[in-house]
Amino acid sequence: MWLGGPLRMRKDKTDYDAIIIGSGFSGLYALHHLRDKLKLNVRVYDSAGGVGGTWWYNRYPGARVDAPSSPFYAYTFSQELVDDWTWKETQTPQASVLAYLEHFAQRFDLTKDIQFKTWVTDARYDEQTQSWTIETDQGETASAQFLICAVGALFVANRPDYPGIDDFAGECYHTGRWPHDKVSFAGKRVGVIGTGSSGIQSIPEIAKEAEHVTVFQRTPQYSLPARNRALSEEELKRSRADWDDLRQSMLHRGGWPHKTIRRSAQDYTPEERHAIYESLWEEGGIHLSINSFSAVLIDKDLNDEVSEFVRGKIRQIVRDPETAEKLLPDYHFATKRLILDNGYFETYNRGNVSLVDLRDDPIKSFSATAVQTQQGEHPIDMLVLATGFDAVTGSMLNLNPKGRDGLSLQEKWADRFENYLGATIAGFPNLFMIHGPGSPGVLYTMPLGGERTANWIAESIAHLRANNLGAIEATDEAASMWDEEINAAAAQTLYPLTDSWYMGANIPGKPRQFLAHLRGSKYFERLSQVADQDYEGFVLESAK
Ligand code: N01
Repeated sequence: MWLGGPLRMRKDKTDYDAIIIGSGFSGLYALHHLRDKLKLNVRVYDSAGGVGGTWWYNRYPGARVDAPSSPFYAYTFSQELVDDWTWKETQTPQASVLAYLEHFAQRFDLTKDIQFKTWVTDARYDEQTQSWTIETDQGETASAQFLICAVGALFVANRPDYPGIDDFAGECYHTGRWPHDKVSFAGKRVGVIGTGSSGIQSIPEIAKEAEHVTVFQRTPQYSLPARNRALSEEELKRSRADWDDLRQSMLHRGGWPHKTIRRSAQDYTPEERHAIYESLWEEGGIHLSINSFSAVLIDKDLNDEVSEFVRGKIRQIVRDPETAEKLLPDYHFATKRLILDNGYFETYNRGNVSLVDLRDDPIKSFSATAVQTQQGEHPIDMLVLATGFDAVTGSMLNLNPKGRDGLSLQEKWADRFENYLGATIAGFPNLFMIHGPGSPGVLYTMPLGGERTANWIAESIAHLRANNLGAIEATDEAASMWDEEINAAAAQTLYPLTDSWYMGANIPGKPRQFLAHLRGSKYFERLSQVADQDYEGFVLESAK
């Protein structure tokens, strides 16, 4: 393994050593690490007008981190950065995450190497030069030995194609492409389609201002109270003082410093279990899922019990029994991305919010002024599409790189999203993904996951450079083995039984396969092992 020292540059052969696509959490960190630690010549391209990725685009009202949050939803590698940033709330709002990323970019002088408002329209591998050439919508061409795709797991907006939707004449916004200017809901009848994280975060905020909100719900959701609160100065001071230890805990647990309670449901009476659910509900956040009982995502009966507990809470919160009934989820608890809300179910107690259950009353069409469902017409002035993303694979397929022999990724992934380690693809040498399919991605703390993956990519690049190697490429055998491993792990759980974007089931026609590695810490151990075992599963080619 490479142990430091100057790396041989390849300016003779390529414009850059590495091209990174995307300047969200992962792309920014990869730029900093490759440029400032490895001393590589790096260029970043991003279609957005500034840094931030997801946090640049998703500006809808109520957008917040929906995982255990501050101060841990952040970069972990720099004590100075930890010391000079003050997080204010436990569930950080979008504007604060974006401000943090802008601060990071400025502090490490990153923006000078990022080209914004630039869409990469093509990326091709050349076997002779062992490098990638990209083209952009600005008419430029650039080459680099390594192509690092930090293109975002939740980027390609999913837009429903209901008949007549384009005829709707009012304002129409997708939560994942929210305008930068303030959107006013005052005096408007707003229709919201979608009740995932984005819908559930935005609906309470929209309802505070709008004349009326009609929610069009296809699948009722389990949503847990976020219990957002201010972070005290004392908490921040302690986390800064203990950062090294906290970071070690994050690295060895599921990306969070908190201990996950491991206990067996059989050791408790139903009454004791219920008391545990109550206290975890009160605690808020994802504790009901991670700290109730170890087998909650494996054991159907146990999962049913927790599901019923949450349904009971919804019945208690929502005053109108008919509306409450429509809001009761019936899939296995936590097998879709868990949602943390700030008063979502309570919003249905307002006089200006109504719910249409699309399972009973599906949308037929749109007109210039209304949504027509089977049972009636819903006049609206504004349409909010909280309909999610072609998750995990969509942005790679959009980029559609062409690998060895000109094979495109769209061809390669026509039936299955084959990859090795969630970071590489056979037939696409020197291409790395961050948060690709088969990586822990959204099931891990994403900033930390991005950091760790970028570190591994950097080590791999350093290994190639130090050993006069020109290319690294996963083998088909390694990719098949990885595919089996990911799916075997998922098959032991209840995840595959639910139609979710983890399974690719939210996009019509998308191959159905579990898209995430379930055990983040083990995954990163595995990356290190692969490197230590001379890049097992890869072919390393001499430099030409
Ligand atoms: O998208 P989703 P999201 N007709 O796919 C419905 C992350 N995130 O943007 O469940 C009618 O979860 C769809 O219905 P169904 C987070 O990881 C992070 O809300 O497929 N409805 C569902 O209700 C999250 O999981 C933050 O039946 C249609 C909704 O639209 C991920 O992003 C904040 C439809 C889509 O829910 C995606 O969340 C927000 C149709 N044709 C989100 N098509 C952070 O804080 C879809 N739906 C970091």
